[in-house]
Amino acid sequence: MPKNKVATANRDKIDVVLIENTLASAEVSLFGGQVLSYVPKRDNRERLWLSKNAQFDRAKPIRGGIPICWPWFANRHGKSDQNLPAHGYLRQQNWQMRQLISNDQGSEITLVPKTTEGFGFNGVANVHLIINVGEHLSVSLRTRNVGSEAFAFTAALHSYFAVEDIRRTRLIGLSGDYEDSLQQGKICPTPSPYIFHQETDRIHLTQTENLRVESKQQTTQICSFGHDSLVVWNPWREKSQTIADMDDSGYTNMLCIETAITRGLTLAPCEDHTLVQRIY
Ligand code: TA6
Repeated sequence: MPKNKVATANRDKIDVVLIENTLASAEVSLFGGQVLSYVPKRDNRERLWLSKNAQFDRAKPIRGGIPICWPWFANRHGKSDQNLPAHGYLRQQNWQMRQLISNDQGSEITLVPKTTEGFGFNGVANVHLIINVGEHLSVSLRTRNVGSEAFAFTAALHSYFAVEDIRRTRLIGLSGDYEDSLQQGKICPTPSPYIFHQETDRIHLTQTENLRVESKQQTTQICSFGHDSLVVWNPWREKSQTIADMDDSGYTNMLCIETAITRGLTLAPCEDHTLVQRIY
């Protein structure tokens, strides 16, 4: 491909945007507004994990890459309706490309969901996803209140990182306590060293910005902004056997590090907020 090439293609029933420039390549699904791949040219190493069994038939969210959780994280919608989709509804929405900017720094695309209304969310919001593909990948989720009433929301950039071997992976940068989602939110001390040998589903209430994932010889740096939490998830063997779109050994090569708002953020009319994750 020539410099700064942006093309569209299909994966089964899903439209994707292929981005290639002198610094990196990336693939973004317009179903869910989901980055599926990011490979910087300096080392040609894929940073994101995409399940071998991921489905591209629009029937469910795509397992891997960077799913967008909005306007609620997990089941934090505050409603009694148990049928509301986990992690909100934008990860199953169609998104459209609004803007494309290419320059020496790389390529920037802006995506907007077809609609932000649905499933009982009472706010009136504009959501923009700005994706920069260059020396690093930057994903910015901007929420703006364009209604006349305040609304509250939670959200996450639910990134699945590729790791060489989860059993030989260390997460660096977290300390203090976390809420263990596997023990009804029990408060536990962050392990040191932070290594993985079992199912892990943790909410670290922190505004820490810089994390590092080291897996054997590979290091991935993750910077977060605009968050109140960092979520760490690996389903391990038994749980992943219950997840239809994950193969049985998929958990050995992934680790979710999610830049999240889990406590809820209220936006007054005309206010906006941006949640950012950068991946090096
Ligand atoms: O963010 C962690 C988490 O909420 C886990 O509890 C786990 O269920 C995961 O996300 C994946 O959720 P999903 O709905 O994509 O299967």
